[in-house]
Amino acid sequence: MVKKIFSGVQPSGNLHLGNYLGAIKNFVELNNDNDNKCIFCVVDLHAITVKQNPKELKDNIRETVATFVASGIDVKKSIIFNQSKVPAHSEAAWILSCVARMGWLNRMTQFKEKAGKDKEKASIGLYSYPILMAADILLYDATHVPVGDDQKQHLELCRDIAQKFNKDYEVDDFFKTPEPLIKKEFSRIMSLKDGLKKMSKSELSDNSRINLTDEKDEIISKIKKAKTDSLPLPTNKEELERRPEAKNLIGIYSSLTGIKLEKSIEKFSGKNFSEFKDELSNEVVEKISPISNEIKKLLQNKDYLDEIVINGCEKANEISSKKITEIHKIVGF
Ligand code: AQP
Repeated sequence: MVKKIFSGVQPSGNLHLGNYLGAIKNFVELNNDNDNKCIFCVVDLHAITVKQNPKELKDNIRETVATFVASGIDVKKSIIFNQSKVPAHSEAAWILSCVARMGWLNRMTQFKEKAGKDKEKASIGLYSYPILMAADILLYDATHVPVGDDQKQHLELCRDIAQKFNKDYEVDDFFKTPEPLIKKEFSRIMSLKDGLKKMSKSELSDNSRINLTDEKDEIISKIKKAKTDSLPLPTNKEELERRPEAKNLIGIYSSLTGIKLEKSIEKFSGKNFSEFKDELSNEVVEKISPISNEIKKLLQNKDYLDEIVINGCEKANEISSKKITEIHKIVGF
């Protein structure tokens, strides 16, 4: 069966190691499989759910495209485009927002986390964000959606919305219910400053994350400063589970090297953090520096990046405008 892959990344700046290990690395692997049809979207409509500087947003859209390409996504084998240039996304989001239930959205933990204590001041877009995400996916009949662990709940909501639309309008199987593709391990990379908080673009401290554009010296310095506890490295998985910072750093090491978690624990068992951090730095530099250099090179060629997006938008518009026409008929417009 041909897998139709769809996923998106927000151009909200500071793409980091978490975005890479949780999502983009997976995009590349799926894209390398010729049996898959892949669509990767720069979700700029999602980005403005929190305030963005327009000039920076424009640059970040290009930088996200450059990151896709620099990470190894083959532009000839995939569709890369930005959401705002494909009007069906906003339109489908409105129609689906009339299908989704308030109670469903009220359960979304990401909104609660991002809105914080002052929910009244959060944008409506931030609240209804998962409906737009459902529209993104359902317009392309995506069968599989590679995402980090933090998006699992939104994917479940997308499936609920698809099923309710099909049931309400008596159109069996019109919207396909997509499967999440979430790596079993290392699908949530944590902050370098707090092993219980997700590594995030918007975290104020730059030392909390490895940006995909960081220079070698910055990577080494950030890993050196990464929070740890005072004990030597854990000797077994149970101990690792109880020590969030050690768990995160060993997880990053395993994910980058492809070495099984148990083997990584064994390798560094009882050693001190400084020795482990040297090895971890080498790995991060080896894997991330080529991507970082390529991003910088690609950003010199804005015309090339813009051409990728223009071509992608044309293809995305072709597919999604057909689907939205069908939706109109079903709804009775
Ligand atoms: N820390 C993470 N570990 C693993 N995967 C992650 N992803 C994000 N952070 C981690 C995955 O990356 C993809 C793109 O994410 P996004 O750009 O849509 O937005 P996000 O999840 O809101 O990313 P951030 O970095 O956390 O941004 P802010 O700071 O704005 O909240 C998704 O597949 C996501 O799961």
